[in-house]
Formats: sequence, structure tokens, C-alpha cells
Amino acid sequence: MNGENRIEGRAVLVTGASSGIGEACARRFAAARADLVLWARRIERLEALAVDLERQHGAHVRVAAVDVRDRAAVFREAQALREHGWVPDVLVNNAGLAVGLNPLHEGDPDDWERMIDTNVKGLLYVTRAFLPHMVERGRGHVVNIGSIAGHQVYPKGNVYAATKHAVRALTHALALDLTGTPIRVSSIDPGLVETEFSIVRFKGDRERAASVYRGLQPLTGDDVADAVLYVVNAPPHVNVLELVLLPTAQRSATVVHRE
Ligand code: NDP
Ligand code: 8X3
Repeated sequence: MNGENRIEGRAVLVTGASSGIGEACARRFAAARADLVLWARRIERLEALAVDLERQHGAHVRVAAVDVRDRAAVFREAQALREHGWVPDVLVNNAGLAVGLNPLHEGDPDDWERMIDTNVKGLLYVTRAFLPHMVERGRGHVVNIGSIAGHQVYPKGNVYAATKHAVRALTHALALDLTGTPIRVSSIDPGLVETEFSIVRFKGDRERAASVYRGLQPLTGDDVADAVLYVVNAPPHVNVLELVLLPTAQRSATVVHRE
């Protein structure tokens, strides 16, 4: 991190920390000596990550198996944290996914529901569970992981793009609703990042997933985590509302140069 570390000792919650961008954020925040809470469904991955972060950085890390689609579980876990006096200074709403890549008229409604329930409703539940306490305390920063797909649609990306457009709308709406408070709201909106994202989208087809990144240098989870850290570490009077981060070879949601 360049310059002053304003993250040390801050309470940071990262959803979807078991892989990809969320895991990279957890590693960066731990290196900056934040007090971390990590959520995802695959608890064994979170536990291994916590051990690693504690060993590497002496970080304080709490983990919980939370499916952000489960509203009751989200509110229960949030309350348990509050009962221990833990309210996030930084909430990174990262848990999300794409499922399938089909023309809308051939899409699977079950895939749509997974995306809408996770990317939109899950983000809303987590935000609703913690934000009142940030407001009450007069301190906090909500960082949503959006996407270039929240700015532009691409063929067959229909419902995923709709969810990320919704995330973008919610970022702006939240920023307006928090006018007059010191709470900051940001969206980090990446293009192609090589994580487990495409493996999930193509339901375990690793060959098809690899083809998404063939012939170009995609972003890494660390590249995105660096942007998150920059935005969070900015002085309190600076709010980055949106940050679009693309691989140099990618110029829009649909224009990608491949060697
Ligand atoms: P990964 O598949 O590598 O990571 C997704 C993370 O989300 C995992 O930790 C997963 O954990 C978690 N997750 C998924 N569903 C749920 C759920 N219901 N409850 C809790 N956690 C959940 O993909 P990325 O790291 O790439 O994706 C992270 C975010 O970045 C997503 O919001 C994605 O839309 C966004 N994004 C990704 C881009 C890319 O090209 N990769 C580009 C732009 C944005 P678990 O399975 O253990 O629950
Ligand atoms: C992920 C980026 O363009 O692969 O949000 O959908 S894209």
C-alpha cells in the first residue's frame, strides 16, 4: 500500500471470500492488518484461508458459513457479530456469480434465480443487516463488486448483466440515501478477471472456462483487490463512487483483442 495505512485495525467484512476476488481482498486486508470477518458457503476453504492469514500476517480473522441468499442466516450472523461488539467499518459485497450463457429465450429460470438471489437480493440482505449500525455509529464504507456488465450488456449475458445493472443502481441509490452521513459507497466494476467465475458460469466445464481468457492477459483477483484497497484507504473526504477496471486488451464488454 502506498502512503498512510488507514485500514489497520479496521473491521472489514468480505462476502464470497473463499475464492477469486474475495479471497484476494481478504489477503490484502490482512496484510494491511485489518480485523477480518469472512463469509462464504465453503467453510473449509475459509478456515484454511484464516489459518494462512493468521500465520502470515498475525491477522485476526473470523469465518462463518453464510449463504447470502438465506436472509434469516444473514441477519442471524450479523446480530451475533454485533453482540460481540463487531460492526464493519468496511463491507465488501463481493459474493456473486454468473450461471449459464444463453439467449434469454433459451435461458434456464433456475439459473436466473441463482443470479438474482445472490447478486441482488443477497447484496441487499447483507447491506440491510449491517448498514443501520454503520449509520448509527457514524462510520463506514460499503464497497460493491459490480462489473463492466453493469454498464454494458453483451450477447447472452442478459440476466447476469441485469443483476450487475441492479448493483450499479443500488450503489447510486445508497449513496443518495446516505447523503449527509460520513458513510462512503463505492462500486468496483471489473472486466475479465480470471477466477473461478467462468468455471461456475459453465457449471464445471474447465476447458470452456479457460477459453474465455485465451489470447489475452486478464485481470487477476489481486488487481481488483488493489483497487478495493485504494478506494478504502483513500482519505475520509474522498469517495470513489465507481471504478471501472479492465484488462488493457479489453475495451468494452464486447470488444476484446486476442493474440
Ligand atoms: P469466484 O467464483 O472465484 O468467487 C465467487 C465467490 O462468491 C466465492 O467465494 C463464492 O463462495 C461466493 N459465493 C457465491 N455464491 C454465494 C452465496 N450464495 N453466498 C455466499 N457466497 C457466495 O468468482 P469472482 O471472484 O470472479 O467473483 C466475485 C465477484 O466479482 C462476483 O460478484 C462477480 O460477479 C464479480 N465479477 C467477476 C468478474 C470476473 O470476470 N471474474 C468480473 C466482474 C465482476 P462459495 O461458493 O464458497 O459460497
Ligand atoms: C464478469 C465480467 O464480462 O465476463 O462480471 O461478464 S464478464
